Amino acid sequence: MAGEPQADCLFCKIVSGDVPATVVRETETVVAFRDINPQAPTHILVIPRVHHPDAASLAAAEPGIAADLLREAGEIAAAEKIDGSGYRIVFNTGSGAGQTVFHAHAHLLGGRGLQWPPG
Ligand code: IU
Repeated sequence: MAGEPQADCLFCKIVSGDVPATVVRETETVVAFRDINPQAPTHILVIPRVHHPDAASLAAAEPGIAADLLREAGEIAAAEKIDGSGYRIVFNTGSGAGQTVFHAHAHLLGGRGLQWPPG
């Protein structure tokens, strides 16, 4: 069922604590942890506790949690002190765009210059 934990989902296992992660923030609705393959000095993944395959599906099903996720990303950016120089929030959606984990997640990237357009 939409939103329920999926047995084969890596990020559901991080939410449950079955897979370790370097968690930087947890709320009732979201968990944030450092990406294991960082693409910037600060690279944090912010994910909902509930399972939805991508950001748009999450927003359609649970808009309040999608808003929580964005607000927490901004608060983490401030806590990481990357808000002054600028940061990027990325939702890769679909394998053609580089999505490899099909549990909605925001990449929070900062701490270096960020090019536009992205690759
Ligand atoms: P993507 O947008 O689905 O490609 O992002 C998935 C991210 O999850 C990617 O940046 C990986 O480095 C990251 N990741 C992780 O942080 N911990 C893990 O155990 C695995 C992937 I597997």
